[in-house]
Amino acid sequence: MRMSQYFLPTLKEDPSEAQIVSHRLMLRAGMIRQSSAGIYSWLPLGLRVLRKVERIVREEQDAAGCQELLMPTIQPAELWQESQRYDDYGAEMLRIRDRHDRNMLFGPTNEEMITEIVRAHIRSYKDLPKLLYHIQWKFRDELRPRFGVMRGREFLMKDSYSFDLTYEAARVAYNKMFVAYLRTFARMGLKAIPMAADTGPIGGDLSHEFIILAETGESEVFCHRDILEYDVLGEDIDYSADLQPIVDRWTSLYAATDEKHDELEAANLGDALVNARGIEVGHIFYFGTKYSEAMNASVTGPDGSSVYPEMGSYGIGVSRLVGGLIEAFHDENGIIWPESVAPFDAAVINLKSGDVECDAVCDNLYGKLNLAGLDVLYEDRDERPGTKFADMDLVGVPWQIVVGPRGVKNGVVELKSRASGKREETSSEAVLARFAG
Ligand code: 5CA
Repeated sequence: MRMSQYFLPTLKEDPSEAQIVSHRLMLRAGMIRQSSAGIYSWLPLGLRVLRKVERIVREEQDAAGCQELLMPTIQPAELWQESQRYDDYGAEMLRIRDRHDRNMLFGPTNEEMITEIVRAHIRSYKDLPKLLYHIQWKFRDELRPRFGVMRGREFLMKDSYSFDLTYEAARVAYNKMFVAYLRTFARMGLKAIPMAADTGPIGGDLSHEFIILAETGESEVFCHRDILEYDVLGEDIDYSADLQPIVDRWTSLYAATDEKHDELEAANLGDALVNARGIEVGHIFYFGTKYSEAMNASVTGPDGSSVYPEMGSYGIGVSRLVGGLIEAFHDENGIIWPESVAPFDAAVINLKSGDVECDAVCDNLYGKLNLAGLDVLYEDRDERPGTKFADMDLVGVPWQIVVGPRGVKNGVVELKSRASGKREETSSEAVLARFAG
C-alpha cells in the first residue's frame, strides 16, 4: 500500500476525549472514527488489525475442533422470552420493533439462538458433542461506554457454544476452549491469565475470565506471581487427548477477579500475591442445562429417555483485543504491533521521494516484498523525513526499511526494528533474503 494513496488520517495532536493510551493512539493512528457513543467505524488501518486478530481467533477455534457458522445480529424477542432473559436483561438490550410490530432485538449474545438451532436439528445423543462458534457484532447499551473500543456499545465478539450429553463431556469442551484461549492470546504476544470469575447474566457455576494485566484495566484482579511466567506455546497440544492436566496446572495457582477474591486464601500467598488491574479479553462459562431446559431442547439418550444437553459458552472480545494490544504494546512515540497482528509486516520509507535512485531502490523492495506475500506499507509521500518517521512510529509497523540518498550511494539501506529501536545497515538483497527469502 502506498502512503500517498492510503486513507490514513493520522492526527498530530492528542484528541482530548481519549482518557487512555490505546484510545488516544487508535484515534491518532487513524484506525477508528467514532459514530456515536461506543459505536465506531473501523478505518482501513484499524480494520487490518481487527482482521488479523480475528484470523488468529478463528485458526485456534478451528484447531480445537470448533465449527464456524454465522448467526444474525437481529434476533426475535420470543427466543429470549423462552429463556426468561428478555425482561432480566434490562436496559442493556437494544429493543427494536419491525414494520409488523414484532419485537426484535440487537443480539448482546447468542445462547438462545444457538439453542434454538440445535433444538431444531439435533434429536439424538448420537449427534453430540457439538462445538459451534461465530464471530459477529454484538450490541449492549452499556451504561458507561468508554475507553474507545475497550467498552463499546457495538463490538465484535467471538462466541462459541458447546452441547454435550454429560457433565464430564461438557468439561472436555470447556477444557478445549480453555486451552485454545491460552494459545490464542499467546499467539498475539499477550499474557492472558485465566482467573476464577463470576457468571453474571450468562449464568452457571464454573467460569474463568482471561485477563491481561494493564493499569488502565477495568477489573481488579489477584493472582500468584508465578502464574505470570507460565507459557503455553511451548507445549504441543493434542485436542483429542486429556487436557485436564494443562487446565489443572493453570488453575492450581491462585488467580481470581475481585468478585471471586478470597482474602483468606490469598493471605497464604504472602509476598507472592499480585494485586493488579486487568482487561478481560475472554470469558468462558459452563452452565449445564440452564438454556436447554428452559427452551426444551432435549435429545434422546442412549436408553431412549429424553435428556437436556449440558452447555457452555465461550466469548472473546475481538474488537476489545485491538485496544488491549495497544495498552500492552506502545511507547511514547506510538504503537508497537507484535508481528502476528501488525497491520503491515514491514514499511519501506523513502526519505527522498522523487529522487530517481531512491525511488528505484524502494520500488524494487516494495515490488518484491509484495510478491513474496508480505503486507507492505510504502511511505512514498513528499514529506519531511521527520514527519515520515513520526507517522511510521505512530502506526507501529514492526519493521522499517529506510532508504535515503546517502545510503543508496553506498549500496545500503537501514533496517529498524520498531520494538527494540535497533537499526542496522544492510543491503536491499539482504533485506529481501530475510523477509522474502
Ligand atoms: N455469551 C457469553 C460467552 S460467549 C458472553 O457474552 N460473555 S461475556 O459477556 O463475558 O462477553 C465475552 C467477551 O466480550 C468479554 O470477555 C469481553 O472481552 C467482550 N466484551 C463484553 N462486553 C464488551 C463491550 N461492551 N465492549 C467490548 N468488548 C466487550
